[in-house]
Amino acid sequence: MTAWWFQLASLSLLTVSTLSLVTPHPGRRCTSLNTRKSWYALSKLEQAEYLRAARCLINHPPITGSIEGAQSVWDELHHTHIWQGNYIHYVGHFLPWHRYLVRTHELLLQTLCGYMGAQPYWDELADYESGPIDEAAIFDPVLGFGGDGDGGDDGCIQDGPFRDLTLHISREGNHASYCLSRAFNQSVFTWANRSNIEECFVKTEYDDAWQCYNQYPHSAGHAAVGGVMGDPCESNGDPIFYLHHAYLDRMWWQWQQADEANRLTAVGGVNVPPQAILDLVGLPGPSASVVDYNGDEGDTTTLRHVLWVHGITPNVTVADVLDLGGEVICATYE
Ligand SMILES: [Cu+2]
Repeated sequence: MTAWWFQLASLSLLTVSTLSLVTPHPGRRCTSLNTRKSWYALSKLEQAEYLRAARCLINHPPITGSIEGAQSVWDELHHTHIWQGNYIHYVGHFLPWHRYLVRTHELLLQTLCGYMGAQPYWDELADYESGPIDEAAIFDPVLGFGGDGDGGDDGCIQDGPFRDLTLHISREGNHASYCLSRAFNQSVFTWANRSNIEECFVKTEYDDAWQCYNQYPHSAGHAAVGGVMGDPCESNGDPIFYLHHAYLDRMWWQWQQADEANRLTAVGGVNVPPQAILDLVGLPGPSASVVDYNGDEGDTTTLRHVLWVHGITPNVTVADVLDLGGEVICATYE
């Protein structure tokens, strides 16, 4: 794992990816917003088309060429989240960084795989209120993401469009080979309940709000799906990750919009995770090269904090992603 952290030192040498041609300019307004809808608001045709495009990313060759062991652009996306797992969680830039990752994923679907729609989200509250997680239609084997793991040691999923997915990047290194696992857990799916969301929505300070959203609304989807999704670093190997994080991003956007004058550009929070929290999930602290690179002058996340996704899309700052309708994110939620 150590070698990964060293690679960050040579960030400035990364070649510009193919996506830079289509990536927007910070500060400008987006003229054609991506309307992000609940998975359940998509037609069957739209659902099938999204699943096709998601499979396309898994089979698409790498585009940065700079990640050892990556066999696909899916592996590259996986790597950027795993590699920074001890740096993009439990910090003030947790929500902005994941907003940019979801946007990067949406751009990849559109530019590499011809997807014409926007990134959908998983309405976890609706599913929680309507029945147990294993009955949620989003895990349908045909027009969904496939179902639960097999309950064995590996926990590999048994059906659906991603049952043959092999992941190559892990916490341990870049030459892994493992299946997409899940282990549904209804008792932690209760964290997705309405009162946990309302508790966060009434927070007035960003530093309180992000921690609140992180705790239950965010943890619910990860822990309830389990397996790959249950790992803080490897979770984005499961295609449902991007619908879960779009859902979380929508909550944050609703919070921002509830008091735009004060919240649109509100940031803060620590910019390096407390080691006590990292210890709980078995992660070392981020290397100095990451911390030095972050654009903040102190130990707090600021508007200048740099969001890096391994050059798949260009570096932007926290300020660039705060307005959902700006040219970087270019989205709206229904
Ligand atoms: Cu994450």
